Amino acid sequence: MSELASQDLREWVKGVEALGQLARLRGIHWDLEIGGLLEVILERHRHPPALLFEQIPDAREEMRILCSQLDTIERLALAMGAEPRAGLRDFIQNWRMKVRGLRPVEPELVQQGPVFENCLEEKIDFTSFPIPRWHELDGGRYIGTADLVVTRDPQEGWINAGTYRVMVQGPEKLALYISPGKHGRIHRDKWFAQGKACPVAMSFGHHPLLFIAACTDVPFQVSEFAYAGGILGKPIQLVRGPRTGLPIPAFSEIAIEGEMIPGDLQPEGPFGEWPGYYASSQRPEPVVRVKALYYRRDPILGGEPPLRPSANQGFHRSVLRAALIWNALEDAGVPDVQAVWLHPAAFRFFTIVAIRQRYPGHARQAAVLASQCRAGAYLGRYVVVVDDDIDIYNPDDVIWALATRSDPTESIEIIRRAWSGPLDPIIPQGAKGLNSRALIDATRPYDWRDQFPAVNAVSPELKERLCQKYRSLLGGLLSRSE
Ligand SMILES: Cc1cc2nc3c(=O)[nH]c(=O)nc-3n(C[C@H](O)[C@H](O)[C@H](O)COP(=O)(O)O)c2cc1C
Ligand SMILES: [Mn+2]
Repeated sequence: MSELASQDLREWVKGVEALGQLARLRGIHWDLEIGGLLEVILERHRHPPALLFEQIPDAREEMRILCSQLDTIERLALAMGAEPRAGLRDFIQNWRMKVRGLRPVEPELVQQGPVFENCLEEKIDFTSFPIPRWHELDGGRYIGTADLVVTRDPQEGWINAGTYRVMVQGPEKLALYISPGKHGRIHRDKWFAQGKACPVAMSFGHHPLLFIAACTDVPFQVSEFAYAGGILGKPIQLVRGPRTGLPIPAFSEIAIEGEMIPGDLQPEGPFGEWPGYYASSQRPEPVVRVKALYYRRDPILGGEPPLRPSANQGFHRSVLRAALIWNALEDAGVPDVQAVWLHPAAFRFFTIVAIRQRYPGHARQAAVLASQCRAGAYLGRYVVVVDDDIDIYNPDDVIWALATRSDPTESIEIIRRAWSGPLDPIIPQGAKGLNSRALIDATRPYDWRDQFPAVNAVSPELKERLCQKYRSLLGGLLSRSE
């Protein structure tokens, strides 16, 4: 893995520009136009550029919004300090090795940071910023979609930084949605159980490495800042928020400090979520009373709203989770896992595992564990296990294996009453919590795999020979079109 140069989002944006992967869009309105165009652009580009929205009308001009940060392997690599030319399988392989042995590096508290270029304790007004209404049925404008929500455990003292969605509730008020079981939720519940207000700091724009750490499964009691420091190989620089004492990234583009008071609730949502629905509807949630706002000159707000799922968005989430599930399978002793993938169009709902079958029951074992390990258990639906001749990043190949190598009565297991949550669209409102899983063994049946009909496809050798022989004659016809 190559070294990461800087903790400053702006340095990373320069790197993206140097890759030729940055598009600047001017004059586009925060109200539905940024969100709508984002979806249109992403659905039309297999490898979309990062989008920097500038000069957004009807708002304070200086704020910019950066979308689609990590939707190509090159940008993800640039954020992680990884080698981009490895190809997707090797990229995930390298990443899982890196996080497996990761030693957290404690952050460094510094006295000053660009985040304090502007400090506001009065006359805070979020509605004056170009904070987008992303989707048409959203219940409000969402400032937090690629954010860090920083909390402290009131008993144990450790710091968590998770990505949870944040809605503008009023000029000085925000609303926060944290799913049950998430670390920030546990922290907040502990403060409230003591009858105390829960202090909170948030960053809404920062180096994407921090975003990656904040939305990945970092273990309980490990700070995402220390985890990101482990990846970076040096401490993340943080400043101390004067109002709460909570740490804030020194290079944060825009940050707040505030508190949530027990019983102080206001409606949050609905918000178009990653499954592609408004499943969690609108509920009362704790309000964040904002005490201070900090921002750099011309701050860049990170915008990663979940859109209706497609192959071209959410690439980074699939990479991160595939690596964790692959590690969990290996740690549980499943041999010869060749690859793991969650297709971005279905993400957690559709996990694919490729194995080289070694013994009877190997495929079932991989399926059960992929569906129930920590990284794979929440909000899953289907796990499909395929042989290692299947290209699991290619949905055509996966559907073919599913259709031809599985026999429903023999190949499908159902797990009932598994761990789901409020965002699951198949569960009626009020009953959210439990769903079922189908584990589909789409490998050639182990006991007669050697007699399974041969595949009707050009062999790699013949393919290679034909391409070599006719390259000059057929030219472009033999190269792939996207
Ligand atoms: C763009 C994006 C938005 C997210 N929004 C939420 C959210 O609103 N609520 C939530 O509970 N988790 C949300 N998540 C998932 C959490 O960030 C993720 O589970 C993370 O690991 C939580 O951190 P924690 O383990 O410290 O709780 C989001 C993830 C991403 C990538
Ligand atoms: Mn955490």
